[in-house]
Amino acid sequence: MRAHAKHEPRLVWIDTLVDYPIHQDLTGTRLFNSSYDISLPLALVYLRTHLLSHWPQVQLIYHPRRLYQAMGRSCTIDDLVADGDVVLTSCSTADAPDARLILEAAKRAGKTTIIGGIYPKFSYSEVLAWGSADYIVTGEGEGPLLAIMDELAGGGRASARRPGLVTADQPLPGKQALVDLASLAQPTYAGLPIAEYLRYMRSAYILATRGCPAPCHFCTSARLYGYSYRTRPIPSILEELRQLWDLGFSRITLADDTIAADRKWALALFRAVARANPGYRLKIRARADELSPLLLDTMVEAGVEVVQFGVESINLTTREFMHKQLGQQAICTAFEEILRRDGLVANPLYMLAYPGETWADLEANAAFIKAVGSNDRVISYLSFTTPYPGTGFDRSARTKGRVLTDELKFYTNKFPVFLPSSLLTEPAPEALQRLVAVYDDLASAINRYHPIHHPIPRAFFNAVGADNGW
Ligand code: B12
Ligand code: SF4
Repeated sequence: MRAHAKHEPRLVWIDTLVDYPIHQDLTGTRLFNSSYDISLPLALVYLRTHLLSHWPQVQLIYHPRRLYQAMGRSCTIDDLVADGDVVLTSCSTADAPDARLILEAAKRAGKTTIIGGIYPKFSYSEVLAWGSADYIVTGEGEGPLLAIMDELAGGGRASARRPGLVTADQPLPGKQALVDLASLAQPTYAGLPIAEYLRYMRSAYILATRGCPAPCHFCTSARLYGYSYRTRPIPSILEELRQLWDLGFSRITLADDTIAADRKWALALFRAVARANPGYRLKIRARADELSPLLLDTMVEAGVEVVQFGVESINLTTREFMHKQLGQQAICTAFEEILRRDGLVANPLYMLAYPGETWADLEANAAFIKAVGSNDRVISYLSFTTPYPGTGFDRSARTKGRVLTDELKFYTNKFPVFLPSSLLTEPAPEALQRLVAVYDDLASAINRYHPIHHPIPRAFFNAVGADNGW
């Protein structure tokens, strides 16, 4: 724990807004998602806990802007940045432009700024070029945040190199040590606006592990943690689940990239949850080839209701292009084993228009999605291949197709921002039209069971120039 410093700064964390939330009003559905994607960010919860465990007196004000917007509370970013000396925010790709507005308002008001999240991880040079970020955190935030606090409170730089941080005088982040999850304090939700969030969050989120060792080329979330896989102590997970239940959440999502990379540990976790569960229902995500019958049985006993897993494409060749390393049999078995257990719902994820995918592949995939998805115990999730800027996948995709727009607000995985050369057998406008027709047809088929897919907003077609002959 840090000694009480003379210049302990006041911090204010401001959430970003998104232009295109993936989900809309979900009241009355079986989905474990938040209406309009209004949700308490886990980065805030976990970093706030970490900070308070080292700096118990520090003042951290939280401005949940998405929640404010939903509640009709009007406030400008300029008003919000006034609440602290240091302004913090976090963003993924689609909300990076909004994060920039927050940092710019903070700099106008003379504040120190800190940004982290998945966009800064891959695009730290772009964020540095904004000229408004004093500290850019490029991976796990726990270590860098404490280093920044020491620097701000002590008035000087604690050490010559600060791994995981990019600043004007340190343009490369360097290699960062992985956080020992067992050393972290128990997450605390006290003092956060839970009652207000409960109106929109149909599920709370927790993270029980970090990372995924699988090599899927398109994946950004797991790469935040390199190829590592770490698990939290089971008692700490149980305690967090209990806390969320006590706060009023009856559905909880384990937002992990995969909960079952270490199957022995996963079995121990779900056995412990089965013993402790006072009534909450769970959604989990794992790779299809990790879902053994024994693990699924244990999950059912633990209260798991929704099992999410990536199929991406039913064509083995497309999955090979993705480096997905997932056999055909594993997918079929996952569906069979999940649907054989009455209490479970399957939540397969699919990705359309991957480099190398042909029209025949796409149509075969669509036929599979429709056939398997025509079942109210299957919640199919459709996404489009999205080369997130700054990633290795983006660099390689640009040599294998055409990126239709660089406007980040469309990088949510629900817009066809990329056309692979393998689908450019006809001019791009026609290829896009044909791809969107496949999506619309699929969406209308699976929406009969779970109406979660929406038409692609007109603004996207305007932005790519599709209406003006490109
Ligand atoms: C839960 C979740 C949500 C929730 C909560 C979002 C949130 N901000 O917490 C909801 C449903 C609201 C949501 C919304 C969206 N999401 Co989302 N979401 C996830 C999910 C499943 C888990 C994220 C999470 O909580 N991780 C745990 C926390 C602790 O990790 P973290 O945020 O990265 O924070 C760590 C570090 O990055 C760093 N850090 C992060 N921020 C900061 C800030 C500071 C100041 C510091 C010091 C450090 C720091 O420290 C943290 C701890 O080490 C991920 C997939 C995954 N498994 O990661 C997708 C994911 C992040 N989401 C994604 C997307 C596309 C979205 C949306 C754009 C969708 C939309 N159109 O609405 C919005 C964006 C809204 C927003 N502003 O976040 C993509 C992002 C892809 C990309 N490369 O940009 C992901 C990776 C899923 C995917 N594979 O497609 N999401
Ligand atoms: S299995 Fe899922 S989480 Fe793991 S790398 Fe592949 S896509 Fe990412």
